[in-house]
Amino acid sequence: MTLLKGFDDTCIITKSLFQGHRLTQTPFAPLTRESKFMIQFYYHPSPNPLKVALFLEECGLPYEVVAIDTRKGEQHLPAFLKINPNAKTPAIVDGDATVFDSNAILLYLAEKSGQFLPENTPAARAQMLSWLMFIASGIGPYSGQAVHFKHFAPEPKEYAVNRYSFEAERHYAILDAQLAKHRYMLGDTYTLIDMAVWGWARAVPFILGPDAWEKLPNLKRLLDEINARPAAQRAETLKNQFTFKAEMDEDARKQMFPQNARLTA
Ligand SMILES: N[C@@H](CCC(=O)N[C@@H](CS)C(=O)NCC(=O)O)C(=O)O
Repeated sequence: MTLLKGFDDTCIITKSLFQGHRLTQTPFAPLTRESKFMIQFYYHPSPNPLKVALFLEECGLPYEVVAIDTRKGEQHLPAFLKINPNAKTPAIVDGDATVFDSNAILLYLAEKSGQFLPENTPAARAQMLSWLMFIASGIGPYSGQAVHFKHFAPEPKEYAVNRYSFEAERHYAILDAQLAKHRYMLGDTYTLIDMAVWGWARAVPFILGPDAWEKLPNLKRLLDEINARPAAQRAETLKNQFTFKAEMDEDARKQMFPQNARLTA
């Protein structure tokens, strides 16, 4: 066990178990004395939380993982709704600051740590905000809907599969074109935007189909480069420290797709 000096002399943060952060499988167990000096990271091993896991691993801020098993419906617990009224992972609590929505969290952590930001000019910041919102409002939602209709929705679904696959492909092609011009999304430097891209790029074959990489060579190059980073490997293996429900059974569908209740009411 390694001991890490905390933020003041009275606090020693226990560094054990997993690369500098602690793990909580039971959501909303009472916080320990050390917890108030750490970021609580509400996590499920899926694309949006993975972006945040990568950033936390890259930046070195101490954090504590709280597993939210969305297939068991833990995102709907009243205690979690106080943190994220949208009932989705990820979210973080950092002292008296609560942040939900993955790209807002990335920006918060980048500003807090002063790391992985572009240069501090209006032009560079404008590009950062544009790509951050493009990923939040385009890549994320179209990928999510493409996956939902391809893999989970009942028939008939041809119209929806076509619409969302088309839009998802179009959005990924825009990322690929940007990465054809630059090594990273904002130029020559690895930033929070590349981490936001990585969360979803890992899942491209599931979203767009097994041959998708043939049309996205530049995005694949970025994915491979980030995958090789130790922080990305730690973010990926975080899930192995927990037991998350794997089955998409009737109860998991009820928790994840509450809209279906209206079809049978
Ligand atoms: N806009 C949100 C979307 C979050 C989101 O959809 N999270 C998924 C995991 S990737 C989730 O928690 N799903 C559970 C549910 O829909 O019930 C963000 O970027 O954080």
